[in-house]
Amino acid sequence: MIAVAQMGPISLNQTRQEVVERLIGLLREAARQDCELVLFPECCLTPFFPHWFIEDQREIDQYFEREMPSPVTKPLFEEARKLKIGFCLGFAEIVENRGETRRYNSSLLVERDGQIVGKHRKIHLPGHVEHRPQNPFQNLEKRYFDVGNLGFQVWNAFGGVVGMCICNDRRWAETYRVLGLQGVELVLLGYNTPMQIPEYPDLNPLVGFHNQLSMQAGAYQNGTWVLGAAKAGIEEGVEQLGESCIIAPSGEIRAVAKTNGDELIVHHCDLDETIPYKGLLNLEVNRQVKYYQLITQE
Ligand code: ING
Repeated sequence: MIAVAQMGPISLNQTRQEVVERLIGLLREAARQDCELVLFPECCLTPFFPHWFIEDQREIDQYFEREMPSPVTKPLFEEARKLKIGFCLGFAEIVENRGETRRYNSSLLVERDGQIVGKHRKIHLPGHVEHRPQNPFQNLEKRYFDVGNLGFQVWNAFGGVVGMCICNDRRWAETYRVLGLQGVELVLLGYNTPMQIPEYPDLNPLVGFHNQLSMQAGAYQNGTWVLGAAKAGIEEGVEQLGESCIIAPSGEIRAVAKTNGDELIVHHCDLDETIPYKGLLNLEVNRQVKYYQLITQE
């Protein structure tokens, strides 16, 4: 039993403590519905700060976590362990090693015993580096984050093969294929997706369609469950897509969030449903790699 925990907006004046309380509330609701795993959105501890231009690095760094769990997020880890529920958590990660500082848009996979079993750092960073004052909002992920350096990995957890990606990663067939080649049965992802695309406003009516299309295609073409958790609603003036969803290996949408607020959707995700689709596809036998070279060239 898996829960996708959609979150409504996180306002600038909401403290991390208050956000952690919201996450714990969603966790407890998942426990009441006998869930084993809860998926939280991308950057689920703070407002999605790439939506606005910040000059001062110290101000930007306030949105990052230097350790996970940290004193403020520890209560979430402890509550989850007490409830024997695992979770996937998206957060902005700052890492210092050998005098170098790196900043990533990251997610953690935590098992039911409270152990961190996996980490992903977003690889496809959308948006732009420069400030675009003419736009109604920014997407400065290329400015604030480094490209992830962990690749697309899978872990044996929750009785299956689990992978993670983040937001824009879900729009890339390569993301799912690299996970699919590792036998992934369950892909966990979060997103902060504006309802408007400033550069291409004609696409605005299709934002929801493209969200589902991307994940349905990834699921079916690799015989895996794909679960997406939105940070939804109007967050600091930017309207974000909800429609958090649970997609089966068939590509069918088994559950969708109905609101744009904090909402749990729950489904019994039988990993054996991957068997016919992985069997039909048969990646080990049917791939013709000699014709695929272009996709690995610069
Ligand atoms: N947000 C958006 C996303 O990929 C985007 C950016 C929207 C790119 C629409 C292209 C089209 O859902 C994040 N955070 O990646």
